[in-house]
Amino acid sequence: MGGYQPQKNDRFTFGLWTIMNTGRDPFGEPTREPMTGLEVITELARRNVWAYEMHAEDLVPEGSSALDRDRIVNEAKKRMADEDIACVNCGANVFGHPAFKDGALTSHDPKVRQLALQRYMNALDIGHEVGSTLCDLWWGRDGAEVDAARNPMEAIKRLREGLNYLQRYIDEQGYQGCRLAIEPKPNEPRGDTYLPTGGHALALIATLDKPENCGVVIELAHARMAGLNAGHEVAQALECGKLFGCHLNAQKPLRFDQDLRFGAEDLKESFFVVKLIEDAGWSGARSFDAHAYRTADRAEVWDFVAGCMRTYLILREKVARFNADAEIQGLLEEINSGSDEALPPPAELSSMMLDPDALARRRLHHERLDQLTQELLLGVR
Ligand code: XUL
Ligand code: MN
Repeated sequence: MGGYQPQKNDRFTFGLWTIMNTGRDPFGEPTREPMTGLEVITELARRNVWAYEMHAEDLVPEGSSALDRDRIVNEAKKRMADEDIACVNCGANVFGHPAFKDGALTSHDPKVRQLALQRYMNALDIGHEVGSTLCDLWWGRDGAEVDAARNPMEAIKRLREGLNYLQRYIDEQGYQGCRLAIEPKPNEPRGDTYLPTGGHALALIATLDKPENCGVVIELAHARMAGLNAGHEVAQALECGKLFGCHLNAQKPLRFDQDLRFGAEDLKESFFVVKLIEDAGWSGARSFDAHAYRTADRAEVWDFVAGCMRTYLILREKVARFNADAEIQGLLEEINSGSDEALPPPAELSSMMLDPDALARRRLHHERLDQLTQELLLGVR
């Protein structure tokens, strides 16, 4: 099986944090050795990964001196040039430090909000230095368990204020082409996170000072944690030109954030996500935000990396087969026949004779279509 080798033009990316993950969970200690962000950059590049994403703190650890910061950023730039790997997203870690225990941009404490903004501005600076044009805001701690303590309307206002502030910073610094994105997630680490889904994020974005410069990063696992169809979440963002990123992984619905290897759980849904973005010719990064099983040792993490990319490439090939399958396309043609008919004007429609019984008799072929899709995915077609 020599095919399905990732190439740089497949636009695959991994978050530095996904490889740096040591297998630690709320109940257990790390199961594999740590790696630095710099080491991850080199190793990803050597596996034909096109780009990486990061929280600035993944690369430059919290508390580094200005000298160390510059040394690390320069070393990252050197490795990126030597090894041919880009950076496509630099966000900030505003969830790890205890200062953010009750939120970052939504904290009651203005000093905590300022600290969060400082971290995002630092991320914008470092991102700019390494050529990233996206700052993805996943505000893990901006949520609540105790609604008595904060009016959620206040939280939403503060998120808007924070995003507007960061946009002003981008403009003042002249960071050309740099955009912001919200990565929604329904819960974890908070009981409830503010703006839990793509739709919620899009609604807030519409109220920003510069809505055109902010989009969403949809993560499949986050949508499935909310019990939603991840493909539909991706589709809504894509349809309105707001899909600034897509985090590919797998997840059993309505559970803690499992961040499983892409395709490991929800193959059909993963297939339709690949189909959506490939058919749309979406030019964004195919980003994996997952981690190896806790049982994996350091070496096995690279099996996980290879597996994510290989599964994407296999599904991409399945998409091409689906699009070329005469029987499937024949059914789709029948299902869609006449569906582009323009709406008549209201005056005409109000008096038009429509026969509901005849409409109800129309055959839709869903059983056959779904079975064919299934067989294609199972490899017998
Ligand atoms: C957490 C998550 C983050 C963001 C980046 O669930 O998805 O890793 O992707 O902050
Ligand atoms: Mn993510």
